[in-house]
Amino acid sequence: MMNHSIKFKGLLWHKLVAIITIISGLFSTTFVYAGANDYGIASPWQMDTQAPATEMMTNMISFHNLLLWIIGLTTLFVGVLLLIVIFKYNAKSNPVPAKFTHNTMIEIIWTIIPIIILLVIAIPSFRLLYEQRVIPDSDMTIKVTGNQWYWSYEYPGYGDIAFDSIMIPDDELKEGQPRLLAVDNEMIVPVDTTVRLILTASDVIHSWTIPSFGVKIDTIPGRLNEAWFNANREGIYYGQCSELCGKDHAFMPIAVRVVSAEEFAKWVEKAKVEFASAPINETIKLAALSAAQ
Ligand SMILES: [Cu+2]
Repeated sequence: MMNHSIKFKGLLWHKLVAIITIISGLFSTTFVYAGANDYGIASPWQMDTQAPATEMMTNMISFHNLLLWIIGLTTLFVGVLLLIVIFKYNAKSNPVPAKFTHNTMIEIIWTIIPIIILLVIAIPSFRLLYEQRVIPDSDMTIKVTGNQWYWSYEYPGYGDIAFDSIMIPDDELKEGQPRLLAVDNEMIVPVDTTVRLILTASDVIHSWTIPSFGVKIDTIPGRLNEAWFNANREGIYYGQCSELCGKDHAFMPIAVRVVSAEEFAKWVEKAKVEFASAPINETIKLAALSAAQ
């Protein structure tokens, strides 16, 4: 009998060690991978968010990590309590149960501690919401329109540049262009610039998102939504429509290229010519002219 009980305790101990190892393993993987993820694109075996390219996303990741610790430690604590109850206070190990039903001290503790935990969560959470929702003074505005199934961008302050951004099909991909993410015309923005986005849709609800920027917002027909970002690092950043919008929902990626101020100015000059938004009447007149010739 005694031998049996020692064996059982040994087994329990092994199980507990295994559980703790798995939980601590999960935490360490999260932190190891946090630095290894690529900017702007998902990477194989990615375990965490994409690397941040805005201060907003950096703040969101620290908030996420804080929550992970809180939820992890809470789960561990409750799990250990449950194990203690199961093994120490079952009918066999504890044949004569205690008769008390209340303990004022423990009731105060289990009321106060969760309140403190919720406050610790609420303060950074509301601060983040405020940062996202209150649009700061912006350096430029871009209008984003979601369409079935591509995106349109307009730069009202830059000679009315307007263009569509359409996914490159698999058989036309060039070297280095990621499948299902590369587009023909990327949104181009300068680095360290506060960009205000106004977003709408022409048909159904879509959602514009760039994970590395910490931006995700619905584009709704007949409504104008607002968002903003300030990318602090040059590079190309990808996202995907995040509102189920029809048969080609998976094939309307978002690509934003962040470039230096000089490169942006050069692009604007080029884009003014390339994407000059010709009023529809002009186009018809031109077509009529060329047909007559
Ligand atoms: Cu969509």
